[in-house]
Amino acid sequence: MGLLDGRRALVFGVANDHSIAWGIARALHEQGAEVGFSSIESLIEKRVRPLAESIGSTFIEPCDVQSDDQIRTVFERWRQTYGDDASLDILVHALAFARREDLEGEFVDTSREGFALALDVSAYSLVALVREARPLLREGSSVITLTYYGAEKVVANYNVMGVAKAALEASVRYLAADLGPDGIRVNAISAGPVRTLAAAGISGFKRMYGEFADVAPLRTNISTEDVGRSAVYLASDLSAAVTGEVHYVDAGFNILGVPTGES
Ligand code: NAD
Ligand code: 0WE
Repeated sequence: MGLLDGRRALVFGVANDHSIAWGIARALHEQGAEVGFSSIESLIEKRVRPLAESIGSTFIEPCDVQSDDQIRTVFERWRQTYGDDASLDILVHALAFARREDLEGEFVDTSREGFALALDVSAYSLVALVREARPLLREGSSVITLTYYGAEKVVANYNVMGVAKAALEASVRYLAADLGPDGIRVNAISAGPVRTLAAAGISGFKRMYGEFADVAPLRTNISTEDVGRSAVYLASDLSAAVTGEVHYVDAGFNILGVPTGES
């Protein structure tokens, strides 16, 4: 008996087995959900299909979230696969992108193009996915996105991604207000630093990751399994009265006023 028996999930953002999206997909599957996947085309055959098939998934579709056409096609394929009255019970948005040059140096140097790109991929994409998914969403459906503390407070080098995550978190609240009357919930998980592809090669990430475990109240880094278990809560009826929230999976880091290892 799983918490998500009979539910269907669609997960955007698996790049490899370190991806937060993959930790969430596994956790949803463990609780009985049937999980479909969408990632950018170049990742599908080599990376996504083997992972998806390892948990019995057959719905695996490409989508670059910068393309309205590709977004529309994914949900059309969902309808073709599961039928016109097909429900989508869980939608997971776990993707972000900014130019590497905008994740170093000073935020003030962000170009118009770099700003627009980061906000398009990392924030607007949630709005676009939810709009296209809306006919498939039902009373009890749950939308989950991934955010980071850099939305709220300045984190060195996070720069334009912090602004994009602030827009994403505000979008969660407005989407929750729009979809709430239909019984559809929208929430964000604010995860502590995880060593994924998106963190690889970020200047200063390694040091920040190490120091995080020295200062976070629980004195540990967080894992994609930790995020997965919280996603199960947000996807299931356990959180039936929770919407528009940012839920921290960060070993308590965000509660600290002055993060030092002394407390
Ligand atoms: P990841 O590299 O495994 O996943 C990022 C995904 O974004 C990749 O699958 C990539 O293909 C996808 N993506 C980028 N541009 C895209 C586009 N145009 N269309 C479709 N997909 C696109 O890294 P991750 O750390 O698992 O990131 C997942 C989410 O978690 C992101 O929103 C990230 O901001 C967030 N997050 C990460 C951390 C961390 O420390 N790793 C912490 C908090 C939040
Ligand atoms: O959201 C993120 C990272 C998102 C991300 C990562 C990359 C790296 C490769 C977006 N775009 C790109 N573009 C690339 O070319 N995180 C929460 C992880 C992260 O990134 C940081 C962090 C943390 C934590 C960047 C600077 C400082 C801290």
